[in-house]
Amino acid sequence: MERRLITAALPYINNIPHLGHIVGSHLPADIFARYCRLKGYDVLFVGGSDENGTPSELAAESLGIEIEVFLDKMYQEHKRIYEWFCISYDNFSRTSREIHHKTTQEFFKKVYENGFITRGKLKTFYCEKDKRFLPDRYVEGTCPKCGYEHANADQCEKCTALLDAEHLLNPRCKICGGTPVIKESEHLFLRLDKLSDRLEKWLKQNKHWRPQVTNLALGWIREGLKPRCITRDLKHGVRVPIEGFEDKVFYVWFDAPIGYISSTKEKSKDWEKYWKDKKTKIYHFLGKDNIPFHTIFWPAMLMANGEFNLPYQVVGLQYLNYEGGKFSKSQKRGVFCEKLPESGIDADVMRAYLTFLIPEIADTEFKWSDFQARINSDIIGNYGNFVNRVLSFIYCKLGNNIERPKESELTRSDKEFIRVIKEKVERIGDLLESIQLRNAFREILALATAGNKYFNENEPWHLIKKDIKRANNVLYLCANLCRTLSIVSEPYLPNTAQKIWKQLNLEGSVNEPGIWDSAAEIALPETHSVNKPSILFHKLTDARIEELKKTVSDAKELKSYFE
Ligand code: B3M
Ligand code: ZN
Repeated sequence: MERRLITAALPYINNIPHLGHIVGSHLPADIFARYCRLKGYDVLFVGGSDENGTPSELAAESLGIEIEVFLDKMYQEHKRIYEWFCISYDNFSRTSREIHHKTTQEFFKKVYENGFITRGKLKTFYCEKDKRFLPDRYVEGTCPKCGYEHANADQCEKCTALLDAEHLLNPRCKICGGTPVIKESEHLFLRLDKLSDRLEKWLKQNKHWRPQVTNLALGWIREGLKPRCITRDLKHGVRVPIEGFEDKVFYVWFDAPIGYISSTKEKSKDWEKYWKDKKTKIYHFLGKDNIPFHTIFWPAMLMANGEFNLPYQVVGLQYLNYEGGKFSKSQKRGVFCEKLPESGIDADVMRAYLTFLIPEIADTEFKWSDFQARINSDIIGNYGNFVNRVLSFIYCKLGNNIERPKESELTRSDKEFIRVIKEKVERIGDLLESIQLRNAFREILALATAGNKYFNENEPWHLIKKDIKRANNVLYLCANLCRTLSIVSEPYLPNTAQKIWKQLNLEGSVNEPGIWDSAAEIALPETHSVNKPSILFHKLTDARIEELKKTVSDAKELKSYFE
């Protein structure tokens, strides 16, 4: 049986996630995981919060609270938000947990024994005013590669280049604004240089990757890989289990991806099959700034360790913008996730619009007018309306009874309709297999369009007056398409899919593992009646949009979580 381990990047929990995080990893990973479960594959979808390193230290410090208190609260809040979005994690762990610390240390020991670790001097920033070593994110400066003025000491967010502190131009301490100095101290380095050839060969073998992702990775290899420092002078993090390094912790990007392993371990006794059985495929979903870590650094760690599978697919997503600019909490520009639960918006409606915006190829943009238009026309007017009119017709006009037409009764147009459904479902499956999530969703909506067209052309409102048998046949096939739609849309609209399933009065649930393969079949019982249909969505009026906008753009102050 096909086995797949699916991961979404572990979010830093120094802040509350915004829509960009949802659409850039959790949602696409969830859609794919749900699809894989419907296919009946052995699936595990894991994630967790990235709690080590500087981002959380910084945030807790600025609020003046104990880091543990801060982390517990943020973890709960993250979890609540992903649950609201129906992100179907099998496990959402924490990198502060003991299992993760142990797993990281064991992982490291193996890498060390295998000869891929070397000692060396690292130049890091030290602030003489604040009397401390400055973590990468406490320093801001100009990127030597692209000139972006707000690059961190270890990475430029703009061009995604990985940086060394000493090359950052015009550095500034984020705590006091002063100019930090460079100091040297002894650290451990991962020998990326020794793995360069193997990485290159492996990257070139991965023909099923998106060329953008492969090309970025090959570009870094061409620039030349140097040993990369994996320790830091911080208080908070995973301790380095080596003499002489007792007061250092691992660089957060060393321990974070190992979080995928510890989350799997925490969930399943059988965890090794997901990581060591060569037949398992590992899929990582992440934002574009995380691409170098997942295509070079993490695979190099795995190669150096030698015990685990390499990623099968790295899905790197671009960024989401907001109304012609960036999300900004202070300017109240954006959709802030902590406000969604209380806004009363339907999670599936948000998921649907976000699906249109998954930045698979280029950056995309959240626009309220577009949100309103697409939900009202594509989701409500097309998809929702098809299901509702079919079920209402059966319930009200056909005495709530439909019977399967005999093969001989099928007209040319019926046969064509059945054929189109088969063809589209196959296409949707192919697109999902190759993780073209937006295109697959487009095809699902096209299926609803085909349903509406068939319904309109057959004019069942006339048929009931002159040919009731024919009306039955048309509605039976339409109801059957509702079943198809319920299944194929489950990965995207899980609550709605389940509602349709219930309204259709079908047994069990739409989440049955393996159900996908019957999606295109004529599978309603020979004679069937439905449950009382009810509306699936409420239209988004201008007033409703205004109200939503007001609620969700007003982000909560981090401070207020601790009052
Ligand atoms: N925490 C960066 C981020 O939240 C980082 C990802 C880790 S994935 C192993 O975007
Ligand atoms: Zn740059």
